[in-house]
Amino acid sequence: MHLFEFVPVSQLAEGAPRHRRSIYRSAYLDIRLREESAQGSYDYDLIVIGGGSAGLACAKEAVLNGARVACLDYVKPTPTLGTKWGVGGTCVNVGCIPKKLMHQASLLGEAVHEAAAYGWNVDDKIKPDWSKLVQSVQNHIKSVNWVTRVDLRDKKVEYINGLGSFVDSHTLVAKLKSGDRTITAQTFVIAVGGRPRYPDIPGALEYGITSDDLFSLDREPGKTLVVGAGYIGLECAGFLKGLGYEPTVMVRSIVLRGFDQQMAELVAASMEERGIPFLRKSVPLSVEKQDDGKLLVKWKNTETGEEAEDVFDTVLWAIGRKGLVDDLNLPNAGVSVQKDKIPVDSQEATNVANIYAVGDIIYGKPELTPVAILAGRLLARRLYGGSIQLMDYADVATTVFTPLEYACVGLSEEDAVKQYGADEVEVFHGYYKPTEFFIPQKSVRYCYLKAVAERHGDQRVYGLHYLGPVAGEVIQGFAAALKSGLTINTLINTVGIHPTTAEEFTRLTITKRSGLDPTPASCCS
Ligand code: FAD
Ligand code: NA7
Repeated sequence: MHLFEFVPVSQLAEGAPRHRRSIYRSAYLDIRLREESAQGSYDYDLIVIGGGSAGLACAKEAVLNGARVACLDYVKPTPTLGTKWGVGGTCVNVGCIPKKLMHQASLLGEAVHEAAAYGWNVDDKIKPDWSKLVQSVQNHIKSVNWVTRVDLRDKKVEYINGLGSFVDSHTLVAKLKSGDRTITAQTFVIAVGGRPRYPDIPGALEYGITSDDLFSLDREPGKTLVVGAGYIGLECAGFLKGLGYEPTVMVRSIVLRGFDQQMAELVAASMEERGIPFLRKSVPLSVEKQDDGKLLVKWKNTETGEEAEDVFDTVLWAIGRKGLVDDLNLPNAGVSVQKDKIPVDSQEATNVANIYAVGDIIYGKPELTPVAILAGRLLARRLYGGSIQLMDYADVATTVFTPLEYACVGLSEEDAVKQYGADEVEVFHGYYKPTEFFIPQKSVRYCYLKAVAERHGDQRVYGLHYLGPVAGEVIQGFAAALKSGLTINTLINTVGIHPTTAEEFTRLTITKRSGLDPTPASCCS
């Protein structure tokens, strides 16, 4: 063990076989960190800034591996309504969880109407109660906040409800209700996530809300303009429609940038079919509050230059998220920033030796909870558990919880073509008819799936895309198969579970290149 104490890490790693170097580095780092903290030169071994998915996972894992850890979390109120929330970060309070609950509420409304076709005696006048829904969602969130605090106490993570700001690379000021507290640590992990952006137009901050306000809104949203056609904009518009409100989606350029564009357009078409209008190629110009309390929105078509206006009850900005770098005083610690995010290397290390970053705050990686959790946990294991395992950001599956859900894993068709060339990519595709759609005569028009694969050789699957019911549940298992090197041969020789929609992946025989009709004649042939 002493070998590691006296040999500089650069020399130690040099000359060693390539695959051993990082093991030596990790072991050396582990011993060095433990020695410095044993000497008691810092208040903590590790301070994690941000108590969301990434920060909590990292802090708890670091304690499990013997580190003394503090975790700071602080939420600034929203500009329009002053909404704030407890520990746990975006996912629990204003992200995945309330979103999924509201999505579920909207699916239940749909199911109740379908139930009549299945023979249930259902009252036609059934309608949702927004304030009851918000109350139920908020009760659940409060219970998760409570469990999170208890868990941190049990796991011996010191939770500090304060806004962290660097003094230097080993010193932080935590701004607490009771005043400032200066604390030091050997190592810092920045896991501050992001918050929704607001457009720079008159009335945006005063009258528009974001997803940070929506899940606790104390009035019905009513007729809502959703500005932004990304993941969050489409999901919010989807559940608002399902709950009986009137959302309109304003699209600046394309729908679901970064996703497979054929699938993205099918998602949009399936929403339009349900009565959600899309204002294409449009950007907002201003929001004014009228005497009757309603919001007058003016916008411009970016192609024709034409201006238009309409009146809404709610304007929801869903134009992307900004990394929370400003309050951190990163120049004091010397940490570099790129477009409101922090660039890191494969070890999640920033440009400053003892400062790391994980989760939504890092530059160029998927903004998803399971990514944040796994990356945070793996980082703690590398720092304190002697592990060398890196986070693998490739082939992360995700779901867009629109009324007809879209889930995918791996490459989009256009990315596969860009990477391998059109002649080397084969796309297997098909429309399908979910059995449960028949009796209520639900539209099957957009139930579609495709496998993007290698054209020659083993026909390795590069990407899977599915639009239909319970999409996340369908794709999760296929994601493990894809990561394990799934081929078209394995896929079509897997016996399906009948009658499910997931089995449609095992029935993919028609290629786009063949030009054959991908519409099925029946459900069971
Ligand atoms: P966060 O969870 O944002 O946590 C960061 C915490 O740090 C916050 O509490 C913040 O207030 C705090 N903080 C910031 N600055 C400081 C400071 N200086 N000092 C102290 N504390 C600070 N992902 C999915 O996987 N599936 C989904 O279905 C999904 N749906 C979503 C729906 C919505 C509406 C939104 C907004 C996001 C959704 N996401 C979803 C994304 C997911 O929520 C994020 O990827 C995840 O929360 C990122 O975790 P994080 O720990 O990096 O950041
Ligand atoms: P996204 O996915 O970045 O989408 C933002 C959308 O807003 C996108 O359609 C943008 O259009 C549009 N946009 C951006 N700026 C403007 C302005 N100024 N005016 C009008 N429209 C605009 O962000 P989300 O918030 O949906 O999701 C972020 C992540 O959170 C997501 O990856 C999930 O993992 C959770 P563009 O395509 O840029 O023209």
